[in-house]
Amino acid sequence: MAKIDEYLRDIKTVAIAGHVNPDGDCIGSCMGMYLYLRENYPGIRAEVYLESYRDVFSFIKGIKEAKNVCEPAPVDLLILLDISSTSRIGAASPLLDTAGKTLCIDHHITNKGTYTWFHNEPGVSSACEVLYGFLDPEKISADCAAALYTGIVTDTGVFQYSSTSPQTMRVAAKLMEKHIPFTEIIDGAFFQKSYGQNRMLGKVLLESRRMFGGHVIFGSALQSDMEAFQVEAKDMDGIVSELRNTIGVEVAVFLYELREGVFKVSLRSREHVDVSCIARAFGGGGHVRASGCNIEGTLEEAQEKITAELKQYLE
Ligand SMILES: [Mn+2]
Repeated sequence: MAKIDEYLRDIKTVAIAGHVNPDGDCIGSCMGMYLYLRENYPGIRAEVYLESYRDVFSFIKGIKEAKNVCEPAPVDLLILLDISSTSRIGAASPLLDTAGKTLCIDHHITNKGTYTWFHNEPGVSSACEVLYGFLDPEKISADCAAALYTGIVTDTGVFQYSSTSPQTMRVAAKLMEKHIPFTEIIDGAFFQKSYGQNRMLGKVLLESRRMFGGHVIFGSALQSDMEAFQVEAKDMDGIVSELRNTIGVEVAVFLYELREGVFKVSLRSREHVDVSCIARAFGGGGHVRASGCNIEGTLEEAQEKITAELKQYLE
């Protein structure tokens, strides 16, 4: 019996939700869970919530059925995936209070929420890898496998980041055995960028600044830049990793303007600095090597706040 069966006993209605500004792992885990329920549990009515996502994920089966406006009716079980914090659930947030039970499956060290059942494995590559452990491999279809593989590939930077383990590779191998189009998934979900995204990246790299003797690199984008290159928040993924690729850099910081006076800050580190501590100082969260938060103020003010916080960890 798959572990998920224990949580589905006497359950008739399920809502599945991830986090705001969904990335590949959020989308992959939510859609993987949704497809798994839809294909194997005809007695359960499942709904999935996803906020606006990049078109590159539209190959995932059933993704058009995802909602971004909350249904008022309470559900028996709310399944939360990859959320990192209850403050990041987005449209499905009201269900947190009304759902009969909550099951949270995550891999974020900063997730301190209260749920009926909480399975958090901070060392594991992706929510998709954690979720895989709850499913019966025999019942995973090719469509479900493609969704889960998407999350593993995007959250590991195509099996590159230090969170990639032998178990990650074993799970990926099991998913490949379902005959998924893995080259197209890797290319489409990770490498391919729109012309606007590449130009935005080019501007950020060109104008980046190094501090702390080259150990820290800052990049930024204003709303006016994003408008000029026709990119949105969901298109900004990956820029911070490119900044981190600079030789000598331990911490990369990328700030972009979400709306006037509010900056989204993405933090990445290479080896030593726990950037989740820095994100947490501003109410954000994430992983040791990859975290994020929002900071209010002008770009200069936001940079100063981050610099002051970073100083403690670098000195
Ligand atoms: Mn994740």
